[in-house]
Amino acid sequence: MPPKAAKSKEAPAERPILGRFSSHLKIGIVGLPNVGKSTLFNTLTKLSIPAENFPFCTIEPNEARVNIPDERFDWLCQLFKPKSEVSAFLEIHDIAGLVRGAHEGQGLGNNFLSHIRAVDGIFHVLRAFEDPDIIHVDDSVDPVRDLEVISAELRLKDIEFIGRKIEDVEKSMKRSNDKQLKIEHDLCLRVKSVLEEGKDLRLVDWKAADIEILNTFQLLTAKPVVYLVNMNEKDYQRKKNKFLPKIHTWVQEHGGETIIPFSCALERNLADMPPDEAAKYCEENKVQSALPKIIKTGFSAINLIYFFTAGPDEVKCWQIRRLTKAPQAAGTIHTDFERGFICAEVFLKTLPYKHHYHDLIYLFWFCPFLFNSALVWCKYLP
Ligand SMILES: Nc1nc2c(ncn2[C@@H]2O[C@H](COP(=O)(O)OP(=O)(O)OP(=O)(O)O)[C@@H](O)[C@H]2O)c(=O)[nH]1
Ligand SMILES: [Mg+2]
Repeated sequence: MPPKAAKSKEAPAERPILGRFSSHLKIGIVGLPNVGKSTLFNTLTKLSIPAENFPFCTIEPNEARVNIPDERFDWLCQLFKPKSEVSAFLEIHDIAGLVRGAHEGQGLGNNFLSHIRAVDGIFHVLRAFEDPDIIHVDDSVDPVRDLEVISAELRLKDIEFIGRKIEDVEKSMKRSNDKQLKIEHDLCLRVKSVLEEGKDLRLVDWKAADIEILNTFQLLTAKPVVYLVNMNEKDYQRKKNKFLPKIHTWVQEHGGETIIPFSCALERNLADMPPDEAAKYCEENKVQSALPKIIKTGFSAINLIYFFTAGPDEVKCWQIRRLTKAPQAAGTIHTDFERGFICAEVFLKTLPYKHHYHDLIYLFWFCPFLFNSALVWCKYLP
């Protein structure tokens, strides 16, 4: 029996997510020139050999799909030995470097900014390694200054966009009394003043109705950001870098999003070694690749989650957007599952899957979703 809805308490209204409504979302690697964006992208794509942990599929030279490392998926594959294995993936785009003045077209900036508009989240790569052989566009290594440059460029581009939008809406308002135009105009003015105060749009507590409209604009500063700090191998290994505290302070003052230290130099070396040699190197030097963390954090930053189905034919991760309801999640497998949906029985405890083989198999036998932290057994009418 489906559980009865509680009468007294109404579930709080859910706010839509800021961003594109799709489960095919992408993240872009953004930053100043020469900070290590393509090196990071290449190390991710070098992990493409199927025998290695993270197969990927190149779409174009600067676009790749990187599989999400997940031991639960590996375990299911070992258990079922399926004919087909479909892991979850993150689509990553390598975007060329931005420079100061990009919003006015400096360094082909307008092109690159339009590439950022096409992605759903940003890996903001910062240079925290010093190497006199690698030119810095501003002649010195200063990641906090670089943070200011890039975030200002994105904001300025948004100001330009919203300015044009305001003009368009005002023109339409002269011809029509449509209430919706007034609502949109109002929102655009609020957006403009937030940006002019130097604040990014993703950091504002927008109302649901605002988000519905904002999602039609695809503004750059509304996209989630993960900061990736590229440092030399020694600093990464000892978890210390002279720029890191300042970067941390800046990020805390500007939304407090995730910062992941990594080392392009280390990742490049590891990617060039055979897997067993790389594992030995990591053990001997007490280091770990940051790529799995980068991939998982990027996936979750753009609001994607997935659930599994498993059987002898296929073990598959089904990607859905965070906040997707169980019937729609079921519908991604087959529309019948959504149409005939009766209920989802949720086992709320985080699954220590290694200890519950039998439960798992039983549930999988019937129909079964294994969500990130809960088992969900969906009943539906065939
Ligand atoms: N010493 C050192 N050099 C690095 C590191 N990461 C990247 N480089 C070098 O810096 C140069 C630029 O790296 P890229 O990865 O091409 O930089 P990018 O950010 O993609 O630059 P654009 O595409 O021009 O915006 C290359 O010569 C890299 O080998 C690092 O961690 N340490
Ligand atoms: Mg590059």
